Amino acid sequence: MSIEGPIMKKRFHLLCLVMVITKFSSALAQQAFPAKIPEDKPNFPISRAMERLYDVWNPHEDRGNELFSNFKYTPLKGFNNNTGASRRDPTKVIKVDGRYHVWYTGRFTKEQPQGLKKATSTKPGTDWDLADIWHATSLDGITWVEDLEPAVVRPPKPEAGYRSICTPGILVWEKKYYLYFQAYAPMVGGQAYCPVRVAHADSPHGPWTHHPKPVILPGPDGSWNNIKINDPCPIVHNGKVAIYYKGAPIERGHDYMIRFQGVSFSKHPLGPFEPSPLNPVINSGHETCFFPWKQGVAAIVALDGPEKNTVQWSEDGENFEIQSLIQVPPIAPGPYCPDAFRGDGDGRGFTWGLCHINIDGGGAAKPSVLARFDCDLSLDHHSLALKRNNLRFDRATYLQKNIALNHNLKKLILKQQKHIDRQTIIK
Ligand code: AAL
Repeated sequence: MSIEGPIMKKRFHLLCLVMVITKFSSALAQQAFPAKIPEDKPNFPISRAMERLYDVWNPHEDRGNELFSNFKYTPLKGFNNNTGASRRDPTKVIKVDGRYHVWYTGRFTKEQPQGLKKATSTKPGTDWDLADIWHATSLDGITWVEDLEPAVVRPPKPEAGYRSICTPGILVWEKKYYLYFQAYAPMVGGQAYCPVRVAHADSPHGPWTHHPKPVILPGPDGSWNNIKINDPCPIVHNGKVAIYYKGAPIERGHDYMIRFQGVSFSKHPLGPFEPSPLNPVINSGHETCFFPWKQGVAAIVALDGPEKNTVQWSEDGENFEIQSLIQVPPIAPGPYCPDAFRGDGDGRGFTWGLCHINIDGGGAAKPSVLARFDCDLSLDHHSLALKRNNLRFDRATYLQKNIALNHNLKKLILKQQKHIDRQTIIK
């Protein structure tokens, strides 16, 4: 037998192997990530960031995300803002008989807030001190007509809320209207006791009747919300009234929680309300904004905590996940969300609402004003203009109070810089 046969066979195998390797490596080399977005996650190696684009987000980024939006602001007409009056923390906007309605904290004191130490029975300690719940209506959501008197007035001493009632949330349930609000007594402020009370009416124009007892009380000693239940935000979910709120403990300091958000459920607007055993259900945020979204509940989370400036969603209303990262979100948003109380498991979102503006925040020494925001957090409306990235701001924005480096911090930083900044390493 000639030896040429096996040699030829070996050469043939070698050739095949080389061809396979060449083909495989050129296939690898060809897999530059395509410009045209692959709808499905590619099956060639991709980075973790690109994996996340498919696993966490969606390949069309923010413009393909129904729970992403920019927010555009418009001043409101009809409110007299020159008197030092303060209007803040609007409820959701509702529409009844062709008119939009909103309720909010109204403070019409002669003097501006002086801080808690200087507060008297007529001098407010904070922006939401000595306040009542006011009501206004509008035909277009921009020009508003405020009632001449508050919708709900402070209850008499010594009831909860005799010092101030504020930060309302509206619920419509079986053709009746319920306003939930913070009830401060004997004082407002960081460590003041604050349960939630409710008033009810047969019409959005009132008259409103105080329910005698608070409906949501702060939690037990040592718990995350043992002193305050703030920003009650009712929706209807799974046939129940769900009231979301911000809670805070009386204890302060590095080792203590600052503020989280929780929820309590009831079969009836006047209670009894049962807190979720999973509370708190949101680890960030400040003023609450929850709304039905598809079969679950979504939230705008702003201002505080590691998950600030996000929109989150939860199928069961208790286990939330981040859905988008947002910029310049509205403060204390009260969206016009017509299905907030329908409870049919088909939340469609919203396109506008009211919020408040106050540069002072926490101890608020200045009056707040209401404003309108427009957005696209709606399943029925699509606005590419509101899904744009790359928002940029002018010089005045960067150099305004709270954003520009202030004088004292600048002095300190320049002093520390001498010790912190080492010489550039040159090899
Ligand atoms: C608001 C809310 C609560 C706080 C204060 C008034 O925006 O978070 O209501 O207590 O600030």
